[in-house]
Amino acid sequence: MAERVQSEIRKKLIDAFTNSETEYLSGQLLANLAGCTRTAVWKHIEELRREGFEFEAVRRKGYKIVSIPDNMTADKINLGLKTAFLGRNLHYHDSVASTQKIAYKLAYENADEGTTVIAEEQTAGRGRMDRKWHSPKYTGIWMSIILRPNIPIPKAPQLTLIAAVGVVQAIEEVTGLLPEIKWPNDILINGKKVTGILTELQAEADRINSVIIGIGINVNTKKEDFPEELENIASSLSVESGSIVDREKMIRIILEKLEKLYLLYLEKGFFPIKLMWESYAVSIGKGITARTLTGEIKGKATGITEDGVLLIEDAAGKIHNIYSADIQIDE
Ligand code: BTX
Repeated sequence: MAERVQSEIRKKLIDAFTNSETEYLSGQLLANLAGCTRTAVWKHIEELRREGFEFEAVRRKGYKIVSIPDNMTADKINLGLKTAFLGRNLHYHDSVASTQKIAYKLAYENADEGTTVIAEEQTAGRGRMDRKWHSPKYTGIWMSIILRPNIPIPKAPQLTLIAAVGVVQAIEEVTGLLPEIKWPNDILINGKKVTGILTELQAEADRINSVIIGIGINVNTKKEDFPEELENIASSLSVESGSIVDREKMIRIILEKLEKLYLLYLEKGFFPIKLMWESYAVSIGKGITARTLTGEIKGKATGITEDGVLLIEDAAGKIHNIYSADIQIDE
């Protein structure tokens, strides 16, 4: 209830700015219009700032809105979406712990294939092996897609590679940037991570019930807004392209590319995807170190198998099959 009153007040404040004839609105006027105290106005302005609104405050004049957040709506995303099933059932949220969790629940409740969950912010976004995924409000694409492929369980990791190809193609088309893929799921631009992909499985006995593909893309994140630990390893599409990128368009193009690749995969198998994936892969042909749960393997990455397994040839000429690891490119 209290939460609702608070958001009603913020809505009134936004309406006040929207309908105002003058640029600056005084704290007192805003307090009168929103039915709260001047201190409360100040607190709500701070909250709006955290949500992405930018205000200029001038003594004796009051507040002026300088820019509004680039938030999305399900309708804006759907407008012009040319897919048969991906994203047709769209669940849009302002703030969630993780879109994976919501998609997981929907999948369990028999949601249609292609059902997609999108959030403006994740408070507990996650990567592989329970790592954190930084998902601040209004700046990125945080989405989870439910697929129900009729394939054997060991082939499920191929879907991560399909998603990576789809996202690379979409980034290329929308921004003109040329991303590269670092096995298995990182998308890099100029050596920095702009996208992570997490594939999770719901299976019964030997049958896949659903695969949840989680895609996280730093779209309009400013350089200074990355936390310190990501400063040197992460980047965003707008930092790399020098302009703001339309997130709704990017989502539409990803869904379209991904649907095409997925249908191609179901019809023709992994081979055509493998060729595309290898053409974008930065690690193939290079000296790399693979850190697995059981140790480190150094050697040359020679390619991936039909099942998406990475092949490394060590100094003695022995070929290692890498199923899951973090990769460092050494040369
Ligand atoms: P990953 O395990 O490959 O990457 C996680 C690592 O990446 C972190 O340990 C950190 O070093 C770095 N990192 C964290 N946040 C970011 C970021 N925003 N940009 C660049 N690097 C970062 C990658 O796992 C899989 C990420 C999937 C995220 C999506 S978002 C929608 C869905 N919901 C959810 O909770 N996860 C997925």
